[in-house]
Amino acid sequence: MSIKHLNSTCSEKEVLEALKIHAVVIIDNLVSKNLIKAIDSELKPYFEKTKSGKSEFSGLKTQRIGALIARSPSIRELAMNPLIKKVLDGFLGPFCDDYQINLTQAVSIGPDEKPQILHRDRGMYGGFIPRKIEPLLGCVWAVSEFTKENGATQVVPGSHTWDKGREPLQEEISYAEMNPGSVLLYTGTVLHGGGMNQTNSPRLGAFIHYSLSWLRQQENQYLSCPTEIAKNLDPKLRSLMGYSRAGYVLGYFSSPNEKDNLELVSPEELFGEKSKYDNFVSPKELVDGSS
Ligand SMILES: O=C(O)CCC(=O)C(=O)O
Ligand SMILES: [Fe+2]
Repeated sequence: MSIKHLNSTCSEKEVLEALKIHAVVIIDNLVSKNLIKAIDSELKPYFEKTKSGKSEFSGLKTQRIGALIARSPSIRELAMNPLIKKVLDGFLGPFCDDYQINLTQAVSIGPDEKPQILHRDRGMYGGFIPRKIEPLLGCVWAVSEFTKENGATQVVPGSHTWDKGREPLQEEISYAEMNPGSVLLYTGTVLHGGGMNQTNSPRLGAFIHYSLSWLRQQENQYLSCPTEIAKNLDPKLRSLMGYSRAGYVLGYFSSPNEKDNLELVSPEELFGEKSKYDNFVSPKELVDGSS
């Protein structure tokens, strides 16, 4: 089955509908080629210093770099894309008060790389999250062209409803072929994996994953983008990275400089802002968090 493509003027409703049915969708040319060129050049110095992976899963011919919010100013625009934000509101919103950036990673699949094993990203939570809860949404922004030959992400549309043990037939695997500036959205529950690269040039994608804010982040954003850098970011982006309270108590901090401070201190205060939860007087969710 092929992957559904939408154009850049589509509505979040169309994207959500496609995700519900197929668990994958491509939005063509959502950002400009100039933005992608800027990202490519901002990432280049890091790739020059990065070795390939050490395992078959991470890819023996594949280079990966993280901390993209800190390293690439232009990636920040991708992370905050307004259409993607609306899709996240509809997709992750039903399961949480807030969602967050889970991981940022640029993946360069080099020549002669083998196909990555198909997997579900929600597997990182060890099977503890019931299937009725969607914990993740992944966005893969094409920085290079993505073709079947150069390692376009393999996906199995519709596999989010399959039993855990069902393996896809070859004809059930599709390839996320797209232009630079297009984005593949895929849920944490769909089978996918990096593709095989049979060409002479690398396939480069910028991955930004989002997750429910009551889950531990895959890439620790506070260490990957420490406060010295975070203080100069757009407050909305900073909040999306987890420098914020999510719900009444999640993510508060205690300043090591003040003794016996038992009040909730919102990370927002570090940057002179208010938390949207500061006015909560009677936190219902603390009284009964059952569902
Ligand atoms: O590089 C890709 O296309 C997919 C990578 C992936 O799914 C992963 O590393 O978990
Ligand atoms: Fe994956």
